[in-house]
Amino acid sequence: MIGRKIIHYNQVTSTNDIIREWAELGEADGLVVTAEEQTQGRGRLGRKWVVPSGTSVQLSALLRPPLAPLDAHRLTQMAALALTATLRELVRAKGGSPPAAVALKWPNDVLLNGKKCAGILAETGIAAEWLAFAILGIGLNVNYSMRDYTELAPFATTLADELGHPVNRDALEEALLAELDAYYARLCAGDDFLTEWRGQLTTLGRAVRVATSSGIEEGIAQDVDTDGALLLRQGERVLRLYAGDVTLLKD
Ligand code: BT5
Repeated sequence: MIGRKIIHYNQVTSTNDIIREWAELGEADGLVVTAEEQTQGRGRLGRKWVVPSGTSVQLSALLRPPLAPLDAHRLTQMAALALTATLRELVRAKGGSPPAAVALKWPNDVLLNGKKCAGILAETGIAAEWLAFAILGIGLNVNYSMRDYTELAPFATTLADELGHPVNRDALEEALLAELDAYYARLCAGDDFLTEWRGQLTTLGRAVRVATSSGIEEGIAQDVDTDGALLLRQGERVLRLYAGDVTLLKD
């Protein structure tokens, strides 16, 4: 069960680092580590995840899912769906008018009114055929204003900014862990979330620019494949992209 044991820290380098140590010591599936502050919070490709201390939800879960390494993207999809379910319930109960729109952006962003309010970082320990363990890291911006972060503000936001009031972080974290646990039970039972995840992706069918490690690609975000790849149509050819940052181009 995700959250069967929760260890809370005031300050860590990264909650993903702490979970990795526990994983390597043989700790069982379901441990969760949370932190008020991360001194080296990170995103994909070594990028920084920056959040003021004591304001948000920053957690990592240790999972030992029955997945092959190539299926690890399903953990990111699972976390994305748990986040959107939690946020939709929050908006329903405490949202403003009009209600904030909750959506996903490939591959790992959760958007509130079109801006990123949460990110997911799944890291894995590979045995051979199966994952030895997975570390599912989630950062959700809660009680601060992105206005003070001029570089991030054009594309990032917080719950307080979009709802117009602070949110009880403990209750939010509890709700998120319950959703994660429910989705994880389904994943372990063999459920696939591709259709549900695809249905919440904002960019499909639209003209996008994707910054990848090998350059910039533009095209129509046609679909996502079963392996999590974004299928980008460029005229007659279709590129398969496994990582990158997507921005919407004017249609
Ligand atoms: C992510 O990476 O979005 C994954 C973020 C995962 C954070 C959690 S917190 C708990 C656990 N422990 C960790 O150390 N990490 C996980 P990526 O898609 O690569 O996005 C990173 C980019 O988002 C940065 O380069 C910034 O442009 C931007 N960014 C940084 N901090 C942000 C924030 N608080 N809100 C929105 N965007 C942010």
